[in-house]
Amino acid sequence: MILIQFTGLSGSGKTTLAQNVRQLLMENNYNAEIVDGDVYRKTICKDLGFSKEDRCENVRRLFNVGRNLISENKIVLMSVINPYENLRNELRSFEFVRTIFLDCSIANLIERDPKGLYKKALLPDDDENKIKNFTGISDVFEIPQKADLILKTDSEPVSVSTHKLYHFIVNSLVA
Ligand code: GGZ
Repeated sequence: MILIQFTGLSGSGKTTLAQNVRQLLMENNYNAEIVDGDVYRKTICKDLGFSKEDRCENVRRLFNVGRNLISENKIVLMSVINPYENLRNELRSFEFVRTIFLDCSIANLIERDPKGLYKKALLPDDDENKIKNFTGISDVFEIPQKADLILKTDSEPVSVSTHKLYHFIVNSLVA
C-alpha cells in the first residue's frame, strides 16, 4: 500500500485532485481514502493554527491517521500544504510514502483565488480581515527538492493531472 503526501499551496488543486483520483481508483476496485487538512482542521486538529510548530503537528497527526488507514490496506491521499522540506523528508523515509508536488505559480493562484483567501492575505497590515502567515504570501513554502512526481496544475488540465497521478499510484503498487 502507499501513502501519497501531497505538497502544494492553497488553491493548487490538492483537494480536487485527491477526489478525482480516489474516484478513479475506486472505479478500478482499489480502496482509497483522502486525509484532507481542511477537513481535519475542523476535528482532531482544530486546536492548531498556522505557526511552524502547529503546521508540523498538523501534518504529523494526519500522517498518523494515514498510517492507520494503510494498515487497513487502503491507498491514502494526504492532502495538505505540507510546506517544510525537513518534515516531508522525514515522512519520505517510510518506504510506503510518495511525495507529489502540485506546482502552481503564485500569480495564477492570486488570479483564480476561488475562496478569496489570497485577496485577504494581501490586505494592508492594519486591515482586520487580513489573513496573516498565509503560505506563499507571508509565510514560507519550501520548494520540494525530492518529489516523486510534479504536476503543473496551472498549465495542464485537471483530467491530465488526475490520470498521471492515477498511473503513478497503480505503477507504484506493482513495483
Ligand atoms: C495557509 C491557510 C491559512 C494560512 C487558512 N496559510 O486552500 P484551503 O484554505 O481550503 O486549505 C488551506 C488550509 C491549510 O491547511 P493545511 O492543513 O493544508 O496547512 S498545513 O499543511 O500548512 O498545516 C487554506 C486554509 O487552511 N488556510 N489560513 N495562514 N492556508
